[in-house]
Amino acid sequence: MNDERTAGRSGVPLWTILLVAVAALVLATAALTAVVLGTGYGSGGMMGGGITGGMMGRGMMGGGYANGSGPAGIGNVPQPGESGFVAGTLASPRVVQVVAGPGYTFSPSSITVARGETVTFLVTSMGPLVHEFMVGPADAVAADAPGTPEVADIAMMTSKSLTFTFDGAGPYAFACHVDGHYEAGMHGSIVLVG
Ligand SMILES: [Cu+2]
Repeated sequence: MNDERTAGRSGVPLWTILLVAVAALVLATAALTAVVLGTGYGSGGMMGGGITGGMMGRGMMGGGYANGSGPAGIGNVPQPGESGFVAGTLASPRVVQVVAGPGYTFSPSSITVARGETVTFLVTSMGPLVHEFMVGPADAVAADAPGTPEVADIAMMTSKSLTFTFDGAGPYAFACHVDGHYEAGMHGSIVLVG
């Protein structure tokens, strides 16, 4: 009687327990995968904040400064004059993206920089026109003066960068001096703060 009961008990329950154990393992693995792929990768990819999001934002901006916590998308980085702003330095310039075109336009057409900071302008040409980007003292930029910092031949959908330190009194400006472009309005202003 004893043997029969034992056999009966360990017969059916044993593989039931095994089945439950395997099912639990599968569920646990799935849950872990969801955590690793879903939450971890997802928040980084979507720029949802946290460390991964912050690194992502920094990488896209290319600035090399700390964004702090929270959503770290473009536009959430403190700008000059705002609290938490980190000025660019020679060792770690602040990257400002500028779109040249379509047409004879720069976007943005007004760029705010902190007095003394070093900025790397990453200029991307949109549309079929080839553009230039010059930055420096406003009078030199307006006159297309030789020696004024400039990158030329920025072809459609390509980018070139130019690093400049705003350590003078100003005023500063930027422009495109491909024939006819400046006259058509392709220039912008630098607003110095601090
Ligand atoms: Cu141009």
